[in-house]
Amino acid sequence: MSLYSPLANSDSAAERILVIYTGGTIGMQPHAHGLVPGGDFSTRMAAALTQLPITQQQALPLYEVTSYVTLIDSSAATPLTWQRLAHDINEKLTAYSGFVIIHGTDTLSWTAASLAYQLQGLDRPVVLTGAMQPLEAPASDALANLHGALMFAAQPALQEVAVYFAGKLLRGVRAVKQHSEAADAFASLNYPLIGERVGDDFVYYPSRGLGLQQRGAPRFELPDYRLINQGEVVRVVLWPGISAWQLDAWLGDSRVKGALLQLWGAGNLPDQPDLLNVLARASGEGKLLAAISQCPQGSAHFSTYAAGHGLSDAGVLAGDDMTPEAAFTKLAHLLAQPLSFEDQRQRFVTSLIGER
Ligand code: ASN
Repeated sequence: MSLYSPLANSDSAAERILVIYTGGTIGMQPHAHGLVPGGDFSTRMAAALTQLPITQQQALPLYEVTSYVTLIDSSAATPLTWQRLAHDINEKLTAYSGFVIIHGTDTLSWTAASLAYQLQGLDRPVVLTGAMQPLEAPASDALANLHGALMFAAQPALQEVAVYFAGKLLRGVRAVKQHSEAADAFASLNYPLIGERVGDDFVYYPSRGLGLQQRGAPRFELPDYRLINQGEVVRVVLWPGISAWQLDAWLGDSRVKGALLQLWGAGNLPDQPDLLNVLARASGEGKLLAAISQCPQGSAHFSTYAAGHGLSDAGVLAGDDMTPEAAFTKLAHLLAQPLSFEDQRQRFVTSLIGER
């Protein structure tokens, strides 16, 4: 771990930010087969920050950088990556006033959503960021994203897991990657920004944040969390012509404990009793089933159309306006805890951290 304080105006140990570098394009360097995660991020980040105007350098918080030994393209992240990050933050929670996680963009929103559940009750900022271009690339978005993430991680009023990207601060559990190339790659389509860069200022909107809402809420004890088994939760996105045997191939496997379905529009399934039978059987076996819409905006509920009516009877829970990331990681989160089936179902339909 290295300590760096570029003209920093604070020398209080209690106001340090921990930057956790996991990999991603932001730190990548050219290699024979294409870009790969590069090391020595601490030095490279420090060098990049010296390109900021002097007043902005002086306003930077004190920070330390720690790098994971195995750096990854985030396409290789798994639920165990999410769990390790939560564990590491939890262990160092009181030693730092805020955290920045440097992460690849491809699955950044999945990690953000999972961390938001795992760190429920958080009383300080955890800000994930990355970049569409490596730090050293010409006109890279990396420096601006690092700068903003550090500035928001230094704001004590922010008390949740957030994503900072391209001038926008998004609730972590509401963020989705919506562009594979543009610098403005992330959006929060069903919840407003919780902060943004305005000129040289990094403005947090407390009335939209969890800081005020969750004060005094019970904090989940991470040590009670069992290992999230990979493959326990599956995601099935409907397509026209889906058959019961295809759905059953996913849900019938005894290793599957939960499933996220992505339905049509406001929550519609084809009008085929055999599809509902597969769902009812899985739910009857104690599998946690939930559904959201395939539409990125709006919500899923099962009451509007006759085509969606049988879902509640089949035991499927409505995911309202949750993102796929939020709904999937919530299922994984609930299944990882020692809860009864009824408690899991009840908590799924309750907003735990502003995810719905
Ligand atoms: N493939 C990269 C990753 O997710 C994409 C990026 O970071 N922009 O690690």
